Amino acid sequence: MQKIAVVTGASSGIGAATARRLATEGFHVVAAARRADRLAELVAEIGPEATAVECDVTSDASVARLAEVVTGLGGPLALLVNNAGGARGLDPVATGSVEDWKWMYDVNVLGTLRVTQALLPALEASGAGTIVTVGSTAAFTTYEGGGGYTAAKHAQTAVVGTLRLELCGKPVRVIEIDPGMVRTDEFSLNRFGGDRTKADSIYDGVKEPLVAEDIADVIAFAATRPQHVNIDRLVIRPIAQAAQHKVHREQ
Ligand code: 8X3
Repeated sequence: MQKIAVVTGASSGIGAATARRLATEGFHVVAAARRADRLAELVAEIGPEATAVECDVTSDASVARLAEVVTGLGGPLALLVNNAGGARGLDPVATGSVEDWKWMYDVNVLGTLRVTQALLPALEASGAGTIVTVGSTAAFTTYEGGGGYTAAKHAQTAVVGTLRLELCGKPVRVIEIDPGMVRTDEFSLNRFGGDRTKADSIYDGVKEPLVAEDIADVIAFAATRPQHVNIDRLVIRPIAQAAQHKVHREQ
């Protein structure tokens, strides 16, 4: 049986691009996300190298079911890509919605925790496991309106760093990929509650923001190094974004 890779948040954006890419790298890909219709399309496109699992990383039961499906496939679990996450709102701390902050903590931090806990035994049992977590440049910087998201991403990176320490001596690598400005169909749209104009304005004048495939490429690279090589953390931005607030925009 082929080596298995699990990708969460696989129904769109970085997750879908990563699922497609890992299938070309020889993995059997378990594409996990909430939206079954989108997953079905993705898996049909990838072919027999993929399995769809409807999974909400904010639900313990749903994540337990994901682990069951992975076990049922029978192959070694070589790779987990913790990609599910997202931002809601761009309100200042003074008026930010507690509900939005709770959701961001749940999906980004506890989602990573739930899926990692559920799949860690299988990753370890494979004898050569890798966990790649998709963080963000928001994991190490702050910006106005980003309090809830940057707090969650800072917390997520703390979990990843802790896990790397705790797994030292065990056969599981712990890798973090931190993208900056990536233009995907949904990240900014979700952040702005579906307001397309506001979402698009984030990328105004930016000639070439990163795209999902750029991040998938780096995830695939990191995950396919020889097993003794652990890329702790990679920061990836478009050339037009030298720092969070330093973005070159053409008129
Ligand atoms: C996405 C990057 O700048 O929107 O994780 O926080 S940013």
